[in-house]
Amino acid sequence: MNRFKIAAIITALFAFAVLAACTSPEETVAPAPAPDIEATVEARVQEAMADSGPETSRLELVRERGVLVCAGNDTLAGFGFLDADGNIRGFDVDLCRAVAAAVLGDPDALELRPTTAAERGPVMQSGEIDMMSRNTTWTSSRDVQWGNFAQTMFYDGQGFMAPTSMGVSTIMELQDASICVQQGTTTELNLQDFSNQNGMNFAITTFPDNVATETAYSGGQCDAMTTDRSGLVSTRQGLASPDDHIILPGTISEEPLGPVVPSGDDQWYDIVKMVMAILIYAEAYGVTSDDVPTSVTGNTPVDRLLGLEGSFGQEDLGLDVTVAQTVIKSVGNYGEIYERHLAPLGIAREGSRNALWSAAPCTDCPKGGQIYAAPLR
Ligand SMILES: N[C@@H](CCC(=O)N[C@@H](CS)C(=O)NCC(=O)O)C(=O)O
Repeated sequence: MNRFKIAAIITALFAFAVLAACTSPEETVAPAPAPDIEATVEARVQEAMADSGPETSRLELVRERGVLVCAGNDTLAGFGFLDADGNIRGFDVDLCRAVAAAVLGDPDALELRPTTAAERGPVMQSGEIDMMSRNTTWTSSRDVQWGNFAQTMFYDGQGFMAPTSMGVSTIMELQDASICVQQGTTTELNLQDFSNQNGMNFAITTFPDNVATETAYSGGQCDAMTTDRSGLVSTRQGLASPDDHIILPGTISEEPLGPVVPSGDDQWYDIVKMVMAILIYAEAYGVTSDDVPTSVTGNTPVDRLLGLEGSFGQEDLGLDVTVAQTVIKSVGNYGEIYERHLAPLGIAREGSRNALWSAAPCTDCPKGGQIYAAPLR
């Protein structure tokens, strides 16, 4: 690309020089001072090179920096929240930690940037962060405008929560209700669509972040609140009396939540997808953080995963052959991450879309879930 740009500039300037040299004095209407062509060419070439700069890959950038910058959430229990020691922890955060382990050998070589819903597009587009892992729905326009969505880490859908005292048991009973919702979310857009399509006549009030939405709802400013069902579970458990609130059955949208990387770096995009595949296949093969074999087991898929036999493309991406060992020791497999952060909230996995699709070869498969990744081979 740089070479083409520089060649084009040189060609244009050379043509200009030839033209200037071939023009007779008689043809010149108003003689201009002769340009120093050589100096101009040199200056333009320098400018073109400085413009595009040496192309540093995201992997090189992260390794030079020594830290992975990951946009996340710090207000959503289970997914990304501040623990008692002031650290941001959660299901989404563990994916950032897994990528830090894969590329830097250390899950803690991580800078987490708490980001509100509305800030997500701008931070992704600026290129200032390496990845975002934050209860974020993969949509077609975000895929075009924000960056590349790797794949789905958690399948969700939008739901509603209302005080039990309201006496409603279905979403359709919320007709004419006032609803609190967060700005800059798919939630806000889906809510309006649903209201229009079903004549719900919702009175919608929007808030800039989750805390403000939750405070307004619990303070009685709205009849109900809406967000991803997982977000409702998380929010409900933080309310003064969770039992006084009901999450209504049903969903009004598809919310596939997953990580995003900046556009334009295939290697980096593939690395994040590969790390997710490592987490998923480690669970499928029964490899857990407390028992990561470091010598050949005789089970070919396990040995390949752990870099003990053959390859699944990890070195081609600039990763260590034993990258999966580091990742699994650091954060565990997908199932361990789920158990650590989402099971305590009561977000059941068994029989849900967030179960594994299969652990082939198997006799009891497919297991019915949708958690799946490109086979590691
Ligand atoms: N998945 C939806 C909603 C994501 C979202 O931001 N949800 C809210 C409510 S659960 C949230 O996490 N807010 C946290 C905050 O902004 O502090 C999306 O991607 O737009």
